[in-house]
Amino acid sequence: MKVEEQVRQTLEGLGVGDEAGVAGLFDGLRTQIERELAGLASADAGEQFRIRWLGRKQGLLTAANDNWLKPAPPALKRAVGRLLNEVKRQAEQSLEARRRELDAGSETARLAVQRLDVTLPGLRRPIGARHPVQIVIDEVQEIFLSMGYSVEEGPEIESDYYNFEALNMPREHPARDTQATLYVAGDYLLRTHTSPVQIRTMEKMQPPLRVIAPGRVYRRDNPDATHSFMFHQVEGFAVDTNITFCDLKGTLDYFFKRFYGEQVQTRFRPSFFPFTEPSAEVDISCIFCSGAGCRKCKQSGWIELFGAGMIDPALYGFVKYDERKYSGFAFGGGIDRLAMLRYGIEDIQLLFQGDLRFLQQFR
Ligand code: FA5
Repeated sequence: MKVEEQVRQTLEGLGVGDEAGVAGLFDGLRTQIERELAGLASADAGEQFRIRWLGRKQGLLTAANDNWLKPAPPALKRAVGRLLNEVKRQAEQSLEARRRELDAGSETARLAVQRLDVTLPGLRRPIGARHPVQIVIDEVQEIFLSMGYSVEEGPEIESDYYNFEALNMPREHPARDTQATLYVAGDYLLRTHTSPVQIRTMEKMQPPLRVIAPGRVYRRDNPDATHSFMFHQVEGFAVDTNITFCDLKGTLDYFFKRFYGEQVQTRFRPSFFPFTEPSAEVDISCIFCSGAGCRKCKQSGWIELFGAGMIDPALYGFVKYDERKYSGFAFGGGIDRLAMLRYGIEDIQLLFQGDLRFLQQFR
């Protein structure tokens, strides 16, 4: 090691040399110390330097007391002692100064990193856009709110009772087969439609009622261009003392005209739902060909959109309404379907894939 070597040489020098020779050797030592100090790059390196040269036990300059001073010939002892102290003091002072420099350097570096230039333009976070399904939900709500409806919500994890039983679909009822779903645990399942909100609302509120209930629903359907295992529906229903099928027709006709445009016609076809009687499928005239017949409407001129009907009086038994006093209508349909027709989206899966290139078109 360079310094140890130097010490050995120094000792040899002390044995033979004179005061000038000793001073020369200490100069060399000083030069080396200064060079090492200048090369220090961090606080850690500073500490290593301190231990190496000034450490209480092994420090080279500390050990020099024993190794250099003691064996020095009496004539040179004073000079060696003085020079040794001087070098030590200098080493300590220089180390202190170098440490301050290093501290200042790291402080400058820290400030440089943290520097805040208030004249720079702010960070622009990309502004998100409403999802097309949400746009449609908002618009449907707006139209029905303007007709005096209120909005209700129900749980997506629903009990068998609300999803089926109280909607007049007892266990083993064949209509359940059309709505196979995912069972969570025991009697709980992922709701297959928004119709359970009818029951939940009628349980807690008395007529007159005018309610819509948009939300997410689930079915064990295989995905294709028009089917997803998770999709959205909007339920709507009104119960009062004198509600008729005409009210249902007028309400949906008004809704579709506002949603798709004045030119849109509606038509009701007889159908079946266990919770409405009579029941109907609601079609609108094809918005692409105005009823002339095209690929989109499979040449029929009509597009099926909602299921609807008069609330089956059996339901009033579950919610303790007087069926002789009240009547009501209900309807429900796929929101994704409304959105696909509105925006010309050919594949329902696009709505749920989270692809920004698709979603950014709906600002
Ligand atoms: C029902 O779900 C009834 N609850 C609607 C109803 C409410 C009738 C109130 C009467 C009174 P249906 O199973 O036909 O009906 O579903 C309604 C709509 O949901 C369909 O017209 C369709 O637009 C949409 N839909 C059904 N299954 C899927 C699916 N897998 N993916 C996307 N949309 C679907």
